[in-house]
Amino acid sequence: LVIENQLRQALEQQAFVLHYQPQVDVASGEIVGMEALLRWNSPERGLVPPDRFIPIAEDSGLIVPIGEWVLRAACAQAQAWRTAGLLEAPVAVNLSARQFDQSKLPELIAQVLEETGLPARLLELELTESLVMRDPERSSDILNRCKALGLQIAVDDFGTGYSSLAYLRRFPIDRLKIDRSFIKDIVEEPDDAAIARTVVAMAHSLRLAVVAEGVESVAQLRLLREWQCDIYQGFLSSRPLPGEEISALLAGLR
Ligand code: G
Ligand code: G
Ligand code: MN
Ligand code: NA
Repeated sequence: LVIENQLRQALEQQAFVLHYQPQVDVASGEIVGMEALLRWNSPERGLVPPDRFIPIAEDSGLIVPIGEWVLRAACAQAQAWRTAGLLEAPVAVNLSARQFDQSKLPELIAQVLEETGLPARLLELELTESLVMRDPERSSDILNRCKALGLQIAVDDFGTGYSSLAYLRRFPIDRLKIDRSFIKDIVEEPDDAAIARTVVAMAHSLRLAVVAEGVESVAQLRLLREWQCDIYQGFLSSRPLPGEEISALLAGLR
């Protein structure tokens, strides 16, 4: 309850911040997207990572207004990078189950895109596999309405839930993100390599782009390149950084 009240205050006092992690084209090394990752800048606790407060925000329903803030802030940042000529690539926003359950989600997204001026193609929604599989019919309906706006949809943490890729394909999905736990040991463990390589091939046969998460070494990247994985994200390219630091990084690349 203490944390819940602090979260409520944080929302009023604008104490949330977004960090961004670049998504990099495996073949060209070009930055082709940014994932927005929420942090809470707490006076008492310092910079708090999302896994420490999102579950509480979920339970209390506070994730709905917090998630709305995230969507607005991420779209505004992407539009700022775009108008500054720094980046023309999608920003990816994580959606929680509670947000996804809001029947007005597509309307909210349309409104935020209009307010910020960000073209819909430069917004990507990340939903976890378990979230979309919970109520497939309903998910399909909401995702179709979101997709109709022209945005991109990614399935996050792929491999950690219980769904088949073939089933997931019934949804209007553009990308699959292979969970970090499956990428971690691809260099040392042949079985892990076989799984990741197979997921990439299967996703491609279903015309989905693949993002590998948690890439930390050149050896991992070399394998991903060999398997023709499309995009990677991870400490190898950059940790998640505050928007201003990403701006500086992008300006340095120009
Ligand atoms: O950045 P970090 O590794 O600490 O993120 C941990 C988890 O928190 C990630 O799995 C991510 O999906 C989730 N997360 C990060 N930002 C957000 C957000 O804005 N909304 C929701 N619902 N989850 C987020
Ligand atoms: O949404 P998702 O659960 O995928 O969030 C990604 C999380 O993973 C972020 O919290 C981010 O800080 C973390 N992360 C990103 N890149 C790496 C990496 O290369 N290694 C590890 N261990 N964690 C990472
Ligand atoms: Mn994510
Ligand atoms: Na993930």
